[in-house]
Amino acid sequence: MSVHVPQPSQAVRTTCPYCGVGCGVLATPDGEGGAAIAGDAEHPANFGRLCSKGSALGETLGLEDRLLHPQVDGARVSWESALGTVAGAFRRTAERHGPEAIAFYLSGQLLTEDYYVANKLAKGFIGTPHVDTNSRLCMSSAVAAHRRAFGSDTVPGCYADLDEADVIVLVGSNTAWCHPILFRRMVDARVGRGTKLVVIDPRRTETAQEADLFLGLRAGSDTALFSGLFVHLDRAGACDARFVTDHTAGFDAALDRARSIAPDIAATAAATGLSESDVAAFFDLFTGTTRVVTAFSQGVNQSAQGTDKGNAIINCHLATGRIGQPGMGPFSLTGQPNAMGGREVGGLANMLAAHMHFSPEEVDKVRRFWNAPNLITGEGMKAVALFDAIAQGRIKALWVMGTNPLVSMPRADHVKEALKGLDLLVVSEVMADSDTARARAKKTVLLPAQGWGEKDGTVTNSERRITRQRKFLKAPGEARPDWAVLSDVGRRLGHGAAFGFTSAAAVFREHAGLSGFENDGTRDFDIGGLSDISDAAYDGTLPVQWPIPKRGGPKARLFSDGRFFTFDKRARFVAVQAPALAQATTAAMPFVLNTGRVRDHWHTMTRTGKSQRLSAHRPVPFVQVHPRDADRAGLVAGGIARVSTAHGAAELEVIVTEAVAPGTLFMPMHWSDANASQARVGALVRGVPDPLSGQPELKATPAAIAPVAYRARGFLLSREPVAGPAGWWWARATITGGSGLQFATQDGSREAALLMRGLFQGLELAEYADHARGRYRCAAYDGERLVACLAFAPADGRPDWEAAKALFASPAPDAAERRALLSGRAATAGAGPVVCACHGVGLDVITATIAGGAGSVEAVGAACKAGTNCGSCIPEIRKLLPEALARSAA
Ligand SMILES: Nc1nc2c(c(=O)[nH]1)N[C@H]1C(S)=C(S)[C@@H](COP(=O)(O)OP(=O)(O)OC[C@H]3O[C@@H](n4cnc5c(=O)[nH]c(N)nc54)[C@H](O)[C@@H]3O)O[C@H]1N2
Ligand SMILES: Nc1nc2c(c(=O)[nH]1)N[C@H]1C(S)=C(S)[C@@H](COP(=O)(O)OP(=O)(O)OC[C@H]3O[C@@H](n4cnc5c(=O)[nH]c(N)nc54)[C@H](O)[C@@H]3O)O[C@H]1N2
Ligand code: SF4
Ligand SMILES: [Mo]
Repeated sequence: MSVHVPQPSQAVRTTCPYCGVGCGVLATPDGEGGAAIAGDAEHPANFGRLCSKGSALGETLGLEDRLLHPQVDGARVSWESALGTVAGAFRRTAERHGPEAIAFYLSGQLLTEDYYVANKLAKGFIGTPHVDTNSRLCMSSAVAAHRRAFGSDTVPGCYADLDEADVIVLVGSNTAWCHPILFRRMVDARVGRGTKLVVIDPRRTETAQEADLFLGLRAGSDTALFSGLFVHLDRAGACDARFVTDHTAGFDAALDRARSIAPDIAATAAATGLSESDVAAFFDLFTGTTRVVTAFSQGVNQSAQGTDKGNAIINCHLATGRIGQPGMGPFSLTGQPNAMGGREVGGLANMLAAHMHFSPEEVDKVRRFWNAPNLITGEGMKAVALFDAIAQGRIKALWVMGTNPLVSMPRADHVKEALKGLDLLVVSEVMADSDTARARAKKTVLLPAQGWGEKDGTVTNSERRITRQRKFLKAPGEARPDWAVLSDVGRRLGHGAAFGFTSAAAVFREHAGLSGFENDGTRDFDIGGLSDISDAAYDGTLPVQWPIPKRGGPKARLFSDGRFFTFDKRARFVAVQAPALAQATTAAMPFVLNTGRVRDHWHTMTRTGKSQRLSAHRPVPFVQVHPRDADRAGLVAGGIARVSTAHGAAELEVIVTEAVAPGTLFMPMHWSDANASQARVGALVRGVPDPLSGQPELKATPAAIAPVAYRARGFLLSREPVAGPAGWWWARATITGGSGLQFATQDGSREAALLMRGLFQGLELAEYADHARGRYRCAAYDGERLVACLAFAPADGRPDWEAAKALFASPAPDAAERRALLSGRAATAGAGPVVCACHGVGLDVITATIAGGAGSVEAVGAACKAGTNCGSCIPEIRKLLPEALARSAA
């Protein structure tokens, strides 16, 4: 293991731990546990750029709420004792119930080395097939679609294809927010070569606002759109007959099926809810352009028809031969930083290892390579089935690593209940307060993991590029790398020879060796050329794109020779099913609930939630509602609504917007029980699995919405986080200098005054109260130092917190500022809610800049820097332009 910790001021090349773009980062440790963060100009994914999340990584390195020591049932224990408990319980479980009563639930955020050892331990040595991962919720339909079409789980293209395409079609992808640096590359292509952007999404996202053509199709109707396109390509003579004849199979049957689904433009329009002219415009653009990339993500994958959606897209690329050549191809945008690495090691329940599955030859190969006594011979349960099996008591011991299923799994309340019945729950985490780390089973072991910057390993991004994550900080407390902990358990179970790893590099070499083992070009994933990489080379050489076989160099694009990984080397067209939502809406549940992401938060917020910059953009959990539906349901912008489904409920702030279609709702996935009273999206979502991939439908659950009439609204800013008062609606966000709680309550202002006196006993309280009108403001001081401040008002006059947040940023306000805190009026003009997270530029500053004459995105950037770093706020700035101009003209 590398024990070298760099000196302050020495920049370390590493990789961003968030999305699958896989940007290179330069981290310069400050010697005090923090680091300065910059983009790595030499990294071929980002060439020096970082998005708001990447730029703010330095704000997430603090040790607050870190899990620093092993625990058993809430009590601190030694590693020796914790791992003794785990190994002992695994052994007993296997003896009593068989190894199949043990399960692992892993994550696309683990490093390849962690993932490899987990997979080897479970599938080869413990002998349980029940190893699945959060990638089931993320990529598994793309995997299944690739395998059906190509015979292998291969992403054919590379990022340069986005620079070189003439049309980029984004299907179910809010790229501007979720893959921001790739989106910058797309926008550059648009400016540089006139690339046209098409966005296909039922929601008018920020990405859609930048599109040349936006197709706001009906949720779930993608297979009809791409079936219609297939038919149109054939009719227009745009299919590549030679490619189809020489390199594919199944064209006629797939085309027949497509004709039965969407025989012409009118039928396509009817099936998708789009206008005929929009459908025709899309079909003409696709038909008339050779260099087309169709990039897709969760609007495709997270669907009960996700695999068919993927194949409907791939069919169109195979029909035109637009694959494996520069500037063209289907492109699955991976979400997590190591979604690809997880697939490479075989972390999914329906894979064995190194892109091998369960043919007798493959099982034999892996058994011999690992010298594995208990190698499994068939697939295990996929995530949704796995948690059902836990609820039924069929799984007795579960190890969760690098994921927070109590928030992110569908039917999350059911998952929460299920875990209670386990004999043993092991959670490997970096944070002590994640919802899953706070879950309790009959016995619960918490294992502290080293996090980003504290450990070494590799990740693979969306374009198959393997990059190093490097250590640049001292590991805190007793945290250890996950691969080392897993190896330790392997040794304790008596498999010392197989788990003698002493460094991440040693694990990587074995993983590379397995990928090349008896491969001879039969499997796409081959990095055998790295199987004897030295420690020094492992530290130095990457990033590099696979394949990297022993003979022959890396390839940017696969399939350029028209040869695929099926037995006859031909790609397959797939006859897909007509579109259908897994669950129909009803009179009681009349809305389709769509879920997804916001720009500045990462998943369940355990890391981005620590950054005040990232918490400013969307500080409270919300639901987006169309104005028509808001009117009918009596919902007002900024009010609280209860969204409920057959599985659970949440209370969220209402955003009224035409971005969502009538009859649909959108809610983000980020809030957990750790940071909001009731806003876990997973509790609401049904998650009907796709029959082929097992990936659950997360974008279309029948739901109802109604206003909740709270009596009062307000906020409480404090230096240390304050627990949300019982019975109140609340959401917590990190702010400069402390923590901010926004709340709604049935309590009155007198109760609020009592609350403040209880919370800040012994401090000087400056108060303004008008209890007759239900108004109350209070600031707590410790000498000169402002410790907390609260604003409380009737619900229809919700106090805005921007001015108070600005004042709270300075520890000791002057007299005017003290008065302003109590009056609720800003001492000076505030900045307003943050729009540009990178430079911390607020809405008011941007509108003032525009009113002052800045008439374009570029001019706004030149005047106040907004939008000049990662650019992911440019769609929002653009939206302000005409409105602000109109206002200033009036
Ligand atoms: N800021 C941020 N970025 C992230 C992440 C994050 O948490 N925060 N997470 C990363 C991860 S793991 C992932 S998987 C990616 C996800 O990246 P994306 O897939 O871009 O993100 P989502 O918001 O989940 O969903 C994308 C879109 O699918 C649309 N959609 C819903 N139903 C349909 C449908 O039937 N058809 C079509 N065509 N579209 C539909 C939604 O309206 C939504 O706008 O983001 C990665 N990047
Ligand atoms: N409704 C709905 N649900 C969804 C989605 C959606 O769009 N809608 N998206 C789905 C998708 S695509 C995804 S990828 C999932 C993501 O969902 P999760 O994987 O559950 O979300 P994260 O918050 O990323 O969880 C990662 C956890 O690992 C911890 N961690 C960080 N680094 C390490 C490490 O090095 N070692 C260990 N052991 N732990 C670490 C973090 O603190 C965090 O608690 O959510 C899925 N769920
Ligand atoms: S786009 Fe942003 S979140 Fe994704 S890898 Fe790059 S910096 Fe990180
Ligand atoms: Mo994901």
